Amino acid sequence: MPLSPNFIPNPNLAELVSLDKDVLYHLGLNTDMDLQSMFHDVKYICMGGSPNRAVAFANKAAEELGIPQAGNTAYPIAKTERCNMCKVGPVLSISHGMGMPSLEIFLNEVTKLLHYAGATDVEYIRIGTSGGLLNDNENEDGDGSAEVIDDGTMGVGVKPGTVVIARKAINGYLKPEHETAILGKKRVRPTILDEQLSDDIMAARGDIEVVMGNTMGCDGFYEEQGRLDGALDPGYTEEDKMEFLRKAYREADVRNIEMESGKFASFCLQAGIPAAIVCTTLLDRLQGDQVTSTDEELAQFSDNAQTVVISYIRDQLVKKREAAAA
Ligand code: R2B
Ligand code: URA
Repeated sequence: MPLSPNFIPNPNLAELVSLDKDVLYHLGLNTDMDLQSMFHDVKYICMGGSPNRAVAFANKAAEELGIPQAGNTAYPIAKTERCNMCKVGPVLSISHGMGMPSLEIFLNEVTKLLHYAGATDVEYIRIGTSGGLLNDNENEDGDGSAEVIDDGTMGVGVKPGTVVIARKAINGYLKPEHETAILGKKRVRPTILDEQLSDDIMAARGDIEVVMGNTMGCDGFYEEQGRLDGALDPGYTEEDKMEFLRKAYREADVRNIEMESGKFASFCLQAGIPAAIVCTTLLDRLQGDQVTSTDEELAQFSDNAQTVVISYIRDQLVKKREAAAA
């Protein structure tokens, strides 16, 4: 049984393993180890940028799904120099660092790990942070700024901490594709995410504020996301920025901006692995560029996205248990 019904592994791998071994360098694992007994039962691969958040998510999943842990805490497996990876029952929680180059490494090595372990029917979920495009109401002065209502929240009640589930990943040109250079040639790949998986996660949101829309994945945090507060003169104005962000909102249905969605979506689509992107919003980019919330608020915002995904996993585990009992 393959990783997922449509997964086709790289044909070069079989020869590599039979001649010697495949070294998963950044994970600190290789195919001489008993990967099968360690990882064959993994189903939900939950990835996020921060190593600390990966451990926090594993502990939260263990507690909320009632999965006992040796020593009552999640421990990172193997090498922790580049990422933290913890396993809690069928959940693998792993950090991928910031940006698509770092993500590309972990997507490849985790996918090979699960392939060698004989894992089946896996789903990949990125649980991340982002800048939201949460409210597009221009104020009545028409001066381009979003309308802030009295209690400091924006317009119709969406505010930082709102979770965005992505329909598609959109690149910096506002296209649903990921562009990369391979052997000197431009390769453009589609970035559509799994609709059923995204809908099922949405259905598990409980009372957490969640919206669906497109997620823009950029190759930078400052200029590439239209910020005005980088170290160098960006060469564009506040008006230019707002015009672009509004265009992204209105014409490409972008609801949040981060740094991994394009590679994540295109890799999973190419691999035939169902994938979803669930990001909390740390700020509303239609209101500013700086992340000014307190540590407690930021922790709560991240917790919102984690809670939604854990609720989804709980729903799935209950369904599987019921199906097995029937
Ligand atoms: C969201 O947050 C990080 C930048 O602060 C980056 O990894 C991303 O996509
Ligand atoms: N992560 C990003 O990439 N952008 C933001 O604005 C916030 C978090």
